[in-house]
Amino acid sequence: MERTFLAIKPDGVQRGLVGDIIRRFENKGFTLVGLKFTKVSRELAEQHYDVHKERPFFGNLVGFITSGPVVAMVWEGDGVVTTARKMIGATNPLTAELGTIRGDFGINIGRNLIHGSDAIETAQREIALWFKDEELVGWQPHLTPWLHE
Ligand code: IDP
Ligand code: MG
Repeated sequence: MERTFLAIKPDGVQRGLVGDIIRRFENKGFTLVGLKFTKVSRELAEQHYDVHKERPFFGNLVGFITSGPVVAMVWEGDGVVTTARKMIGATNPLTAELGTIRGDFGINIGRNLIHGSDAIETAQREIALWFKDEELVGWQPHLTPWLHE
């Protein structure tokens, strides 16, 4: 079953949006299989954003993601990688569509509330980086027959 990695960034936590954001993925029908409230180490932040290490905003990005607690999550479901990205919206909240998390709650690219893996391979890498195997719980929600034909 397909899985993705999502992290509510320190701005989402500070603004009290954790419940609203999680509710969107629950309501959509995806299944939560991992959840961690954690303060990110510099080492983990740098590994997580390794692809951006040459970008001018890298220092600020690492500084921000390590500045306060984040909610790290793994969600499961058919097509969850692509659909979660759609639900998150464009990187810049000002241009993100209304109805997306960033479009509804943000106004600044450096405060865009949530991270989501951009591809299946990225998701696998990020899940392994943030979670141990035993921290992930595969389970069968009772709702399954009402979500799948
Ligand atoms: P994504 O989060 O939509 O996948 P990426 O391009 O992977 O966007 O960038 C990672 C994160 O880096 C963004 O979510 C945002 O927080 C930050 N970022 C990206 N581009 C800029 C920028 O031009 N200025 C400041 N921060 C940026
Ligand atoms: Mg990205």
